[in-house]
Amino acid sequence: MPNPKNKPSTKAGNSSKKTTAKKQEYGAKQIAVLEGLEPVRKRPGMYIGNTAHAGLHHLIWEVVDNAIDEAMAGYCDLVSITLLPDGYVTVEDNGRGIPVEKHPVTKLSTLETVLTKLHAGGKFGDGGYKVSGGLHGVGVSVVNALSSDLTAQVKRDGKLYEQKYAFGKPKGNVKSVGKSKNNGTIITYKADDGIFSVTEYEWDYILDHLRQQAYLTKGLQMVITDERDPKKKRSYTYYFEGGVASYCRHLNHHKESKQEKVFYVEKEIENIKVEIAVQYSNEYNENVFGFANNIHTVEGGMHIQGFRTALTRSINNYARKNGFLKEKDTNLTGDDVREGLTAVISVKLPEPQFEGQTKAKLGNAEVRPVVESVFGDYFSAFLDEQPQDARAIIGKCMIAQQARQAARAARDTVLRKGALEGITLPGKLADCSSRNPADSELYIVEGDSAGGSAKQGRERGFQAILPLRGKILNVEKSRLDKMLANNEIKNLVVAMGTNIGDLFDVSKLRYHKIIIMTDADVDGAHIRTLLLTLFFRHFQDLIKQGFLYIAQPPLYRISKGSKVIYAYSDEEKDKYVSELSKSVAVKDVEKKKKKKTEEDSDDEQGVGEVVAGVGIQRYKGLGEMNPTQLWETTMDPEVRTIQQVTIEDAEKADEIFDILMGSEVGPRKRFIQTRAKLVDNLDI
Ligand code: 0RA
Repeated sequence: MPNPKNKPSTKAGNSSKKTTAKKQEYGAKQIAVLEGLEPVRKRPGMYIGNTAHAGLHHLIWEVVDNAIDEAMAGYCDLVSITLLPDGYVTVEDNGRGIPVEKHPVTKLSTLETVLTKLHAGGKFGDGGYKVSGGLHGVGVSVVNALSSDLTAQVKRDGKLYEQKYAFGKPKGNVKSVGKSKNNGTIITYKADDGIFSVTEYEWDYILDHLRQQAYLTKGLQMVITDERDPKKKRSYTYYFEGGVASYCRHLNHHKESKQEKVFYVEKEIENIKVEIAVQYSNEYNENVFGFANNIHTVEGGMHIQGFRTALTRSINNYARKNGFLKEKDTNLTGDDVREGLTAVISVKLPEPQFEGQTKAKLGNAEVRPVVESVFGDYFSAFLDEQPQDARAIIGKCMIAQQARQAARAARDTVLRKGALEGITLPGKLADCSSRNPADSELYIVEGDSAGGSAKQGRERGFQAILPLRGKILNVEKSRLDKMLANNEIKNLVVAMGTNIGDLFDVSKLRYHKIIIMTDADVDGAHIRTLLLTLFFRHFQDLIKQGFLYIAQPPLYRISKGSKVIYAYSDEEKDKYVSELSKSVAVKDVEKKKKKKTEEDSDDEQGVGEVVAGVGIQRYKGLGEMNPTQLWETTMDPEVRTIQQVTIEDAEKADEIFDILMGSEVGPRKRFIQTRAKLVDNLDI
């Protein structure tokens, strides 16, 4: 058990007055905000986002967040999360344990109050930080409200207490059921399957999230165990002594580092805790991950702004002071100093404000100068103390500057500023007639033959087709100047209308749906990855605003007589085949009703395999579908499914891009070798 005296000095110095004031204010607020759990059961989405996969897992995060709060306050260093049979989950921590004595406002035990009352404010009587805000931080009572069965156990004052609930309602009072030498809380629950549409937990998703939380909570040990199937028990333990420095190292583990030592600082100023790690690699892209109270701030915010300003300033100062930049040289720009940068910036503050479209942007203005001064001071000192690392970093930034200047010159000749408006659209583009981006779609299609089918099958009013030939450039390694010499990429940039690089402007986008349509084979997957890399590196805002999609062409065409069904997965195929093989043979009369086009296509294509009178054709390429089929299965907005591309997990995307396309061959080989067996129907 950690010593409570080791508690970080969150209430030290001039801040103590503030805390007292807050406490008084809190007393009043507490009464106002305490209410029962009916609203949670009525509108669960308001509290946990949704009642599907994300919401189900959110319940786990909610309980774990409380343990992390205890860890941050210095009272907890171990939390175990166990998935049990029948949909039960147990979260056990060695924090203080939820108090059991009578609560002054509710007159119930504090335990029952914490589990049955909604409270918007901070923890009862505790002025500490909460790890979360926004969607998180709704409290364990929400978990209780949405569980059909829950047991809370508390180890405190040498005793073990217990209380059971069903659907958020206590089944009895808190009872002392035994003795205990230490402190802690154990919450065991089963999510209510009357509320959740998904009740199956996803192991990898849980590991990913909790690993990230472990990086962000230095010194906390997390044990995650899967006991759902007693024969397949598995367990992971995460513990990162280095905090975000470990995280930064992990993010770069496939890359070659420019530094001998990872830069790291941890400091608290005016109640704001700042923890930052920086490591440059020899790649070109920027990987800056921001967190506020352990929430990934995908949209950035004040902490990121403060960091960026200080980074550019410290590097320029150092470069001038040590003669890397001469008097006549221009300063390094923000882009120059962020090439190949991997950084994790984690801040913790008492009342985070989250703004932006997805509430993932930190709005607290007071955070900016704090991060700027902490990082500026410590990073400048780091450069002074590590001259070798400093030289490598400055050298890399200066190469970036030269390359950027060269690229700018090259780009100016290719796509001159303002010249795009007048430029003719590429000849290969079959544009749509609509000029309203909100209604317009651009299909990026692999190969000329599929492009031909798509052009014939489309609804030309709002659907445009751009066929791409061959493999587009491997963008990971290419610089802007080289990319713009590539015709396929130039065509795409001109067709989209957004321009690229410094001139990229997502508001100029001519289509609000950009749909990548590639074959359902290995080559198709490769081209899709290349395109995703291109968008990820150069048109990120377009993904963030939800404009990028992936078409979902069917994998199989299953037919019996005149009846045709398309299957989009192997499971669907098996289901339809078994259904159709049971059904009675279709009569001739019905056959005659067939549309002409379909008849044509049947003649052309035949059927691949016949099981009990059911024809199964596996589509290898989009080119195998005739225009009508392509429209009906993949392009008709009434029936198609298209998958929206998100940057939800930029880390993961980046890792895969790096492995598949980065400069190191080893990891790529391993990735392909370990996954090769997962690829069915490898057609080489
Ligand atoms: C209310 C007050 C205190 C701690 C907690 C709740 C608490 C809740 C959970 C939920 C899971 N684990 C938890 N650990 C603690 C403060 C206790 C004190 O002041 O002693």
